[in-house]
Amino acid sequence: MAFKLINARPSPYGRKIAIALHEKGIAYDVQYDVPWGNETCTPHFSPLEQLPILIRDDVEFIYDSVYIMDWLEARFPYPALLPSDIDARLLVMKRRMLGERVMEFAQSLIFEMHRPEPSQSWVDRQTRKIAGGLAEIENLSGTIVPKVNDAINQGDIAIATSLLGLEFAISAGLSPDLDVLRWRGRYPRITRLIEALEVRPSFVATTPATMDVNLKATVN
Ligand SMILES: N[C@@H](CCC(=O)N[C@@H](CS)C(=O)NCC(=O)O)C(=O)O
Repeated sequence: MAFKLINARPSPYGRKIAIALHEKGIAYDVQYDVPWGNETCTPHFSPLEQLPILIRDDVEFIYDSVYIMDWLEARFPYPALLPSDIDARLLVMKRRMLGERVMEFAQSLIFEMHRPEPSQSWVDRQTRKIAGGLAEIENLSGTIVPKVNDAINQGDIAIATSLLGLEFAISAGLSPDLDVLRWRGRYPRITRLIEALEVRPSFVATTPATMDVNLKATVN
């Protein structure tokens, strides 16, 4: 099978898929795209007009990062990114879901902040949900920190790509520097976990970078 990943350089959702492909040793080409731009290719491959999109052999278009992760796990089960033990699996899936939701709420908050007149009640609501999600991830994160060569799972990947994505969004000027988005050092277990994950080859090879994205223009 030959794979092409439609991705955006700053995208935490796309990075999640790139990391899974690396961890599973699957070769792939990348095509970078800005989904909000006039020239975007996403509508050709996904009715949801979002990336990431994984294209198999130029014929199968697999979209939405959660579904792509499940697709990869079903087609390429080894090395496993979900444990086989049911309790362990459900815990990983819960951590995966929390990582994804925090990113989704953060995205909603960042877009709102780019509007000419952000709604304070919407901002407050997303801020509470992000803080609640981060506290829950901290509670569920074990005290044992994985080493560079230890097994990694979909929960680790979703949490790390989301939170590193928030850090990147602030440093790249895509997001205002909001206190609620600053997690490093504030949540000790999360910080230790991500410090261990971000030096893995799959993370180093997929570091986010800027693209010409104008978020103000997309929401105005
Ligand atoms: N739930 C989707 C979210 C993906 C997403 O928000 N992608 C952004 C780029 S980082 C996008 O394509 N946005 C365009 C749009 O929503 O119209 C997933 O997990 O794949």
